[in-house]
Amino acid sequence: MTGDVIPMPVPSSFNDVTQNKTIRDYVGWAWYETQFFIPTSWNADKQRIVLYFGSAHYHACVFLNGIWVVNHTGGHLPFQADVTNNVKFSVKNWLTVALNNTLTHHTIPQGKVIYKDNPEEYPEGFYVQSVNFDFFNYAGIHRSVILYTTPTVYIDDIIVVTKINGTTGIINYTVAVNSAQPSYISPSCYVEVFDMDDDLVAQEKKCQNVINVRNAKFWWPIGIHPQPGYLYTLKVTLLGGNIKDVYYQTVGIRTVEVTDRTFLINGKPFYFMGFGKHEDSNIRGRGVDLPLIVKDFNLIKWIGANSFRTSHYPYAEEIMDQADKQGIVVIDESPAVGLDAFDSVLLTKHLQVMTEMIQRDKNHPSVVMWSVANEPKSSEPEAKNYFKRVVDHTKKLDSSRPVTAALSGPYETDLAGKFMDVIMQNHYFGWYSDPGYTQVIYKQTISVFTKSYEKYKKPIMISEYGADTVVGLHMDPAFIFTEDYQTEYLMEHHKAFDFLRDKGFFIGELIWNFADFMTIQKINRVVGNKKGIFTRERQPKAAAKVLRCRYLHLANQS
Ligand code: GCB
Repeated sequence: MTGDVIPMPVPSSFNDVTQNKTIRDYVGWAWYETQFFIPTSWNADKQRIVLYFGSAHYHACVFLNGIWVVNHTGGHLPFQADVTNNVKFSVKNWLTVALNNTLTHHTIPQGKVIYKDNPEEYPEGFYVQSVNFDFFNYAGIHRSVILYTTPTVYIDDIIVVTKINGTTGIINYTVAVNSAQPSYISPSCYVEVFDMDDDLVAQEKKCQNVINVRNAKFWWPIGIHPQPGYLYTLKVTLLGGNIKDVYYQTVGIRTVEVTDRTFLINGKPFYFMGFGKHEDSNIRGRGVDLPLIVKDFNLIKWIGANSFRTSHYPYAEEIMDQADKQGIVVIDESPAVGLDAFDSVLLTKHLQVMTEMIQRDKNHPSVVMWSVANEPKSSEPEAKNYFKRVVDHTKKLDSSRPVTAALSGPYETDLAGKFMDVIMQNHYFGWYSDPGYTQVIYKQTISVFTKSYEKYKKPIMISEYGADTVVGLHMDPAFIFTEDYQTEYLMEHHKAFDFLRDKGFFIGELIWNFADFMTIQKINRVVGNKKGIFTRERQPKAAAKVLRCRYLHLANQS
């Protein structure tokens, strides 16, 4: 270890844990180092040893005992390296990670480094990182780092797709087997399905097959079934010679379909009620925070919501697991937020990020749609071919889920929506346009969604609407930034949503945002974005009660 070092927790963002402004606003390479021991039994058993990172933002280079082992680009998805030949037994191992959080027009999301080469006006070498989004560009090793072992012939992946036929649940599975040995006996698979009481309900042989579960309990979203989030466990055993590997994969049996007007889960129309969120909290930044995850799910249930969008990047696996278990529906969004220039280099990165996201999240029953982007400049001529390629790629990897994107430009000139199965739109009537005039909301919302539906002829939903609200600030008649304004703003929207719901093509409302969150420093953000229904500390604003009445009332009707 060389140079100055400071203690730095993992998982966490590095930005807010010190008293140092340079660290908070840091752009460039940061180095992490730690040491660990490995039990000698891992060597005696001839295990394959893997080093796994849940996520590290943004470019990561990993070294073990001074030898490079893996690079990864992109902040919100896992990566790993087989380190069997790099680890040492009985002595210390040194793990070193170099991280760079710089965003450019060829990263996803995009950003720009602006050098202010003007010695008369700026200190020498002054530069700033500008980004195409408002949330703070937190950086660090954000999720857990794990060392695990597998046998040398091992289960590499399991793909599960479910269907329903009457009361029978159909599980199509494929087990991918890999080998760290040059040649091995072709193994066979034995697959058992256990219900939530741990009773064996079905079994099959072969590494690729179809299992029928009779009188199955389906995975239902919360609010429309007394037992939401029902999960079976698929126990996959790999056998052959002295090979033995076992993996337990949870499975929710459910289907997702879209027509030109509706979104169906298990054949029943589903109306999205919920939020856009962020992974964001005090001190930890974007670092995974287990108590916060549990609290957020408790708040989601308290308010009666049934869904959220992982705006604007894939969330921690712990969050996805909770969504599965609690029957909360997820629109899984890629980190492609605010794309404004499209070329083949960016496209390659975007396809790669979709591959990694689908690879990680494909077996989550809670994930019902892939959102390929948020607010791209989709009227640019290059956007047409670009989004066709992104959607084709996504569907090739997973044909079982619809694809969407959160659009915000004028629908008249948008070139991306035609490739989507579902249209999401972000609108801020009465906030970014006509601030203070809640009376415009009803007409404008109805008008834009009706005309958009006429254009696309696809189910459509609002993926963002919201008003910045400083908790505790009141003024009546309502004035912007007060709790009274946020409340009135929501109620005007809800009237319009009810009108649109009656038309049959409007399939959901996701408010912006679940909670207040930290932003970059901007003159229209007073220490963060305050559009939360909850504060950053997860206390309800007045609007939370309005939303709770609405969601519980709508859930009672379904
Ligand atoms: C948007 C963005 C979201 C912002 C929000 C706002 O359209 O999608 O990331 O935070 O507006 O509050 O400005």
